[in-house]
Amino acid sequence: MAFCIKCRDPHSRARRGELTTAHGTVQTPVFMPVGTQATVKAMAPNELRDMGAEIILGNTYHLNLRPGMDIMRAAGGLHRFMAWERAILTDSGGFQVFSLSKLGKKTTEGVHFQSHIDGTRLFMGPVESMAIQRDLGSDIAMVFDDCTAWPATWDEAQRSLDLTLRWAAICREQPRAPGQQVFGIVQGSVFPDLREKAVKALCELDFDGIALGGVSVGEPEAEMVKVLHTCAPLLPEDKPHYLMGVGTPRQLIIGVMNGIDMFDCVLPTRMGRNGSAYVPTGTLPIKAAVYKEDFTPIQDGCGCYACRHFTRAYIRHLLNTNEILGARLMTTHNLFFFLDLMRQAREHLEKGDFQPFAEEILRLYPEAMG
Ligand code: PRF
Ligand code: ZN
Repeated sequence: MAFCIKCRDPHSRARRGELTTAHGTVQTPVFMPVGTQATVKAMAPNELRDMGAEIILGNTYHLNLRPGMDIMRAAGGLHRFMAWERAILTDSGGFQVFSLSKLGKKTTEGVHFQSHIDGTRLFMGPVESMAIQRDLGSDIAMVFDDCTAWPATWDEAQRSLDLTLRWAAICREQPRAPGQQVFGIVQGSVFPDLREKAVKALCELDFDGIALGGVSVGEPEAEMVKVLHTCAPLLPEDKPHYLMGVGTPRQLIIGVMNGIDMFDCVLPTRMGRNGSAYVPTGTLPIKAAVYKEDFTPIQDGCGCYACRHFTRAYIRHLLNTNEILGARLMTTHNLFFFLDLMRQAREHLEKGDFQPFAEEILRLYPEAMG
């Protein structure tokens, strides 16, 4: 089995697992740094490795546009191209076509769209997406889905879900890279009956893992939690569960409590570059004048490279002078923070005291704060 569960929390659906891939084992629950353009912005692979990242995200939509698949194939795949030796999960492009491109026509075969870079007319469907992901050589490929916008009517969500399920069945049968796993994606917007139908249909297709998509698309957090409550009891116990594009530290913990094993989000990298540092009490705006003469680290006791060597005053100066190192140190700290949150979750699951740990995180991060 590629996925095995080491222990469970008796008070919630949280589990501590191990996911085996063609590029190493991933300890779950896990946070996956986002590396859209064949780079986790501002970080070199050795830095990601040193902070404990075991799996990162890559993107079918972006890499297909630039540098293009001729170059990706000539490079020998994404791992070699970017010199990352650990696991990679690639998103299918379904979400990015929806959020980035100028949408043309959606058909039962796929989506006609215009590149967000130069307007080139392109087409992507389940067959194209899986062929790209095979050539990228990712360890985990995602099915090509139709991410339903929020808000959507039940009819819209149903039509969109039918397309997603139809495409999932096609993706399931496409050629794969050696050892490549394929995960299905649950859509259905905020409608419990559609979410249930989606989980059941995907279970029958017997994917290597199952993802919840179509959340964190602008809906209130309470709606996302409802979707989790609807889907969590129906997800196959023995397969990894992935919550796509989520989220804040609070949402990660809510996810883990609902049996989610994998997360990805641009928050730590993007917020870091913008000057927001994650700490156990929320986020600190490091550029603010209050840190001008603050010669303490971003977070006392943090084990990241930035906190072991530099002060808030120094990083504030780098950010305010637009020095590249500022963005690099902020990204280092924030990614370490997210990876460490999941490391702590795993340790508490092993020790048997996950419940009080989770409650403390939810107390420290009320919804309004992110
Ligand atoms: N589908 C895909 N990728 C995604 C999403 C989705 O619904 C989301 C939604 N939060 C993020 N990334 N394919
Ligand atoms: Zn730090």
